[in-house]
This record gives sequence, C-alpha cells and structure tokens, in this order.
Amino acid sequence: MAINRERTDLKVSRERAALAAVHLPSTRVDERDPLGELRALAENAGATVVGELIQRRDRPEAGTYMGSGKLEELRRLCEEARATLVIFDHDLSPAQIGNIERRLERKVIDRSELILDIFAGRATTHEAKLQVELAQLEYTYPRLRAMWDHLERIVGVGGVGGIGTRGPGEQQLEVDRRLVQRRRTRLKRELDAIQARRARQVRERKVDHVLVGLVGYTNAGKSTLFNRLTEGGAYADDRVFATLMTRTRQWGVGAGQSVMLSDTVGFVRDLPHHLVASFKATLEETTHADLLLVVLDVSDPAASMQHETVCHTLDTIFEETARAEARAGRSWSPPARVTLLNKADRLTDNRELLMWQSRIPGAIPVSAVNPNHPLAAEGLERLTEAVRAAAAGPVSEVTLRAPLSDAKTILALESSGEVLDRAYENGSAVLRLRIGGRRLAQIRAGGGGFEVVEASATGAPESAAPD
Ligand SMILES: Nc1nc2c(ncn2[C@@H]2O[C@H](COP(=O)(O)OP(=O)(O)OP(=O)(O)O)[C@@H](O)[C@H]2O)c(=O)[nH]1
Ligand SMILES: [Mg+2]
Repeated sequence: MAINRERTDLKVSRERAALAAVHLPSTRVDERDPLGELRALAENAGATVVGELIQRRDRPEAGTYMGSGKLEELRRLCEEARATLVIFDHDLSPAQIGNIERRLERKVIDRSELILDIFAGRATTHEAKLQVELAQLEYTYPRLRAMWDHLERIVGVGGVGGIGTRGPGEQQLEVDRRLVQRRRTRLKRELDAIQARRARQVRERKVDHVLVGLVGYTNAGKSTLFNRLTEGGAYADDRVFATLMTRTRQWGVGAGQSVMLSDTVGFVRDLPHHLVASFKATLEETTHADLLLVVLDVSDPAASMQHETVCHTLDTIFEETARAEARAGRSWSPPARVTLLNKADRLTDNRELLMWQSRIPGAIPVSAVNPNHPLAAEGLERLTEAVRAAAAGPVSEVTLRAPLSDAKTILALESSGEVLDRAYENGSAVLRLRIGGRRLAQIRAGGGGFEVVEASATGAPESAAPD
C-alpha cells in the first residue's frame, strides 16, 4: 500500500506508552482498575506502559478532549517517564489527535487504532488479513485530510515543503484518496466472495450438523474451553484476541451424537461500529448457530460490563440479521443461549455464582482449566447434557419400524431415545420411542433406513421429515 506518512505508522510494539483517559459521567469502567483493560490491550500490542493519567469531566473539551491543565500534566508525565507514545482510552477525532499531538509533542493514538494494531498483529489467515486491512483503511481514510493539514503544520511535507494552499500535500492527498478507494473496492469484492463461500459452507454443514458457537469477551476462556471440549488444537493463550478466526471442530456429546463447535474472536467494549461490521464475517457463523455458549469470566472484576457488552453486541448483530433474512424472504430465528460462568475455580466461595445464577437463569458454573474444582464440579457434564438436549431437538413420541439387519440404525435409535416399547415382526424391529426430532433426522441423514409407523398426538417431529 503506497500510503506512507508518519501518522499511518501506528505500530505500538516496543513503544514506551503513557495511558490517558477522560471519564465522563456516562463512562462505564471497572472502578477498581479503570485503566486495566487499556493496559492489557497496550501490553498485548507490545508496548511498555510507563505512566497513566485519568481526568474526570462533565463533558469533553472540544478541541483536545482533555482539559488544558491536565494535558500539561500529561506532557510532564510523558517527559519524566520518557514516553514515546500516548494512548487514549476512547476514540478521538483526527483534529483532536492533531491538537493533542502538538501539545504533547509525541505520537498519540486512540482506542480504535490500538485495537486495529492488535488485530493486524494477530491476523494469520488470508481472510483475517483482508478484514484488518479493510478496517484500517476505513478508519484511516476519513482521517487523511485532517492528518495532512496537521502534518504540514508540524513537520512540513516530507522534504518537499508544504507552502501554499494547494501544496504537494494536497496533491498527494488526491493520489492517496484514489489509491485508497481502489484498494477498498478490491478488498470488499474479495471479502464478499470469501464470505459468500463461507455462508454456503455453513448452510451445507447445517443440514446434518448442529452448530454450536462459543462467544464471549476477550480472555474469557473460549479457546481453552474449545480445546477441552473438542481435544482440538485451537490456539489458546493469555493474550487478548488470541483467536482472530473462527475454528470449528466436531464435539461428541454422548449417545452417539455430535455437534460442530466453533471458537470465535473475543468481544471488546466500545468496538467502533465499522469495526464490528468488518469483523462481522468472523461472527457470521454465530448467527447460523443452533445454540450459543456465552462464556463469561466471573473472576474478572469487570465481568458485569463484559456481559453487557457481549449481550448488547449479539442483540445488535441478530437484529440486523433478522431484518436481512426477512428482506430475503427466509425464515430465521436467533440461536438459543446458555451462559457459562467460567473460571469459577478462581472464586473463594459460591456467593458470586449464586448472584450470577439469579441474574441469568440456567447459567452453568464451569472451569475450563480445572473442571473438577468444587465450585465448578459437574459443570462440563451439565453443559454437555444441555447441548445434547438442544441438539436432539424437541422430544416427541414416535413408533418406528427398522429392518433387524440394520443393527447400526437400531442401536442409534435405542441409544438416542427412551424406548417405551419394543416388538419384533417379520424381520423388523418396531420401536416406540421418545426421541428428539433433530436427532431422528440426523439418524435418517446418516443412512438409517426406518419408517415412521405412528407419530404421537403432537404429530411427528417436524425436522424428522426428510428435506
Ligand atoms: N483459572 C482459570 N483460568 C482460565 C480458565 N479458562 C481460561 N483460563 C485462562 O484464561 C486465559 C485466556 O484464555 P483463552 O481461552 O485464550 O481466552 P479466549 O476467550 O479464547 O480469548 P480471546 O481469543 O482473546 O478472545 C488463558 O491464560 C487461560 O489459561 C479457567 O476456567 N480458570
Ligand atoms: Mg480465543
């Protein structure tokens, strides 16, 4: 990409960073450690945090967000701590960044730029890299003009000199703008193709698989749970955003049933809307899921805020999906949710768990690293049980006839449902069963040759009918 200027080099690694925040009355943070999340993000991006400063205000200062006296204090702090970079815990307009940089005489980035930098460092697949590049372009592009004005004033234009109203900066801006537009169009087209392919794959997979998604705040323990449940190899690490792309693996939930479990990218507070859009493909599978496991780190002091962020983001995505599906004339209903109270092993007693369970009915305490911990005991069994029930679909009573020669089908039927009656006639087994509709459809899709003799008064399970 041929856009080269200092402001677009927003790499955070190896910088000495000072953290700054303005807290407005509406700001929601963990009071015990208000800069904890930003610190974790900065460190994950590779910076060394050398100083922190917070200002409380009723409203932001128009030009600089932070008040002028506090900015002076921040400048002194940066000098003493030899900070090379200042990271603000909220988003700033390009003009505000320009003004603050001039006051502090060092590079200033905002929360979105930091998150983009982390995403860029973690993206490993082709799709993830394209998404990051697109998100960076979309965030940077509207800022170009303001950045150029700013740069011309503080550094001149890279050796060319920036005098006059239509200086080289202005021409360069035009070139950049066209380059950015063209690149953006190309990226979008390529991503659309990848996403259409993915949507097709998801629909195909859905025919004979139950899809279960792990979602939750970054660092909640999704990948650790994913690994434990699937014995798969997803990357788990104490770094935020360790997982940038969805991974899917088969998870055997007992009684001959399995579901497809997906690990997803973690949520963060205040993810800017265009970023949500850019990363929606990563969350796309969650809208097709039959069931979502919402993983919550109950040992985190900010658990409440994290839970709200996750629920709010999911609701937003699902509202958009519902509208889009309705426009396309397809019927769609959002996946059911089960909340997992993870890292229960870190709690000292069950008071917090009880609080969460009264707040979220059906929430299950678990521990991904220590499943037998007393506060999480049997959590994973309860989870597996709940998933198996959801996977089997609504239970009803049916009478089925299957040839005795098809032992595999008979075994699958008997182990998946509750046998109420069993009879043998003319080389066939006639079974009266209570069984989940989806499970029945699955056995049929797996080649099971049986015929439905009689369905209960509520009718045959709908999804048992061949598609
Ligand atoms: N004590 C304890 N630590 C856990 C538990 N589950 C996960 N962890 C730790 O929490 C950290 C984050 O776990 P991950 O599984 O990478 O979290 P994630 O939700 O996948 O994070 P992102 O991919 O960044 O969204 C790791 O250091 C895990 O070892 C748990 O039940 N108990
Ligand atoms: Mg992960």
